[in-house]
Amino acid sequence: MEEERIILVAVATSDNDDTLQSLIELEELGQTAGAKTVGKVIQNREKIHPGTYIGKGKIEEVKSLIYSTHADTVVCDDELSPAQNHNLEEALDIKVIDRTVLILDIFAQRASTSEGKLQVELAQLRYRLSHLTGTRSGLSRLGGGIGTRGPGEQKLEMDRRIIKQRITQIRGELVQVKRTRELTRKKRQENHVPVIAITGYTNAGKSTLLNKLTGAGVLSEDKLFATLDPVTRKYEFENGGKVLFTDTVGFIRKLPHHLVQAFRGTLEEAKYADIILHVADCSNPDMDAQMHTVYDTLDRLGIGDKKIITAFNKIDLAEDGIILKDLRADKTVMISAKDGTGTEELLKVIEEVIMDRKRLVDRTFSYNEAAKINEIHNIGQIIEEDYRSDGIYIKAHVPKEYVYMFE
Ligand SMILES: Nc1nc2c(ncn2[C@@H]2O[C@H](COP(=O)(O)OP(=O)(O)OP(=O)(O)O)[C@@H](O)[C@H]2O)c(=O)[nH]1
Ligand SMILES: [Mg+2]
Repeated sequence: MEEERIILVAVATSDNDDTLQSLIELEELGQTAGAKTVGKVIQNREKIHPGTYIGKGKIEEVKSLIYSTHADTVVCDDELSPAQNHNLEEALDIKVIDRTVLILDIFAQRASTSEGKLQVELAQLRYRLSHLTGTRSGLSRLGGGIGTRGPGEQKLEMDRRIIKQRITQIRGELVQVKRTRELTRKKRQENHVPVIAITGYTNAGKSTLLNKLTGAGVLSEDKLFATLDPVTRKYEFENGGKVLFTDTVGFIRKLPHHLVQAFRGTLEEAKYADIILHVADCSNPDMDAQMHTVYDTLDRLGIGDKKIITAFNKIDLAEDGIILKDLRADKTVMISAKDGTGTEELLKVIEEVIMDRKRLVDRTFSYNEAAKINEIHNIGQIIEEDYRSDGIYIKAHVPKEYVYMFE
């Protein structure tokens, strides 16, 4: 298919000052979805027009822009109501989609595991279902292209009854997947290996960092949402301590509600981690807003009061003398995941935070306490173990919540 030509439309309201940045991001999203941006329009309005998103005069302006640029599609930067979507399509006589549909479309193209595919399809179908309501013609005006493609290029279903059936079916399949995931998680917890969730804005360099630290060989690209499915890799410190790093889907502003629901399992990786490793792209002028979005999303997911280490990434590209602060973080480090600068320091900081959660056991156990020593082997790191005439001498680090068992 030929590249879809899109015009981006946004409304800057008085309580929203990052419209321009959001529009730049929308262009990147479009590019990731394989479309070419041929025009951008911002309307300043007190409020979004309830019926048509933008006002009458602006509609005329967009119309002539469509004419002069031969655009195929208009993409609005906020989620449209079914009525807004319908009215705007009528007025412009062209396919109109919103930011949500664009993001869902990218997810659909990117999903690779069966779980990822199911989650995306669920989000898409639920969005569709909610947008079939209330409009006379539903989404039938849409031709092909963005917004019509499900995972694996399959065409998205249009029929309400079939959509509902498929949703029920996907839900059933996802319950099974969830069970498996919970089992893996439980096993990990039993092993007492600390889990570090690499989180952050999309394109911040999370996968690059995972690769640098563990040689994971995960795809990293200068594209939004290169990673969808969680990948976990082990790392072993010199003292024998192990940790698991989990790389997962990135966040973005206005992350679609349907997507958050469908991807809850994936997004919640952070919730079950011991430490949040927040990767921020300090070469991006939009970093502060991005970090804000990340914390907002983490709060929405209920991460609680976990330790947060923020890695200011891409310092190789950052301005000299840049001042970097993160008040939510317990520790911050400057790194370049690409060339490895600062990654040693980062690992040291991670180790410190982990050690902070551990206590030293340093005593001699009698020979009939062998079960306890087994337990230490399971959940801690032995520094020294010596079988002596008066018993077994142990020096080891154990998680502080278990130290009472060995006192
Ligand atoms: N110059 C420079 N580029 C980097 C650095 N870290 C990552 N990149 C580049 O930034 C882009 C995004 O990196 P990824 O690792 O895919 O980012 P991500 O956070 O995993 O992104 P998503 O999975 O899409 O959310 C890639 O082109 C990387 O090569 C860095 O320290 N310096
Ligand atoms: Mg990634």
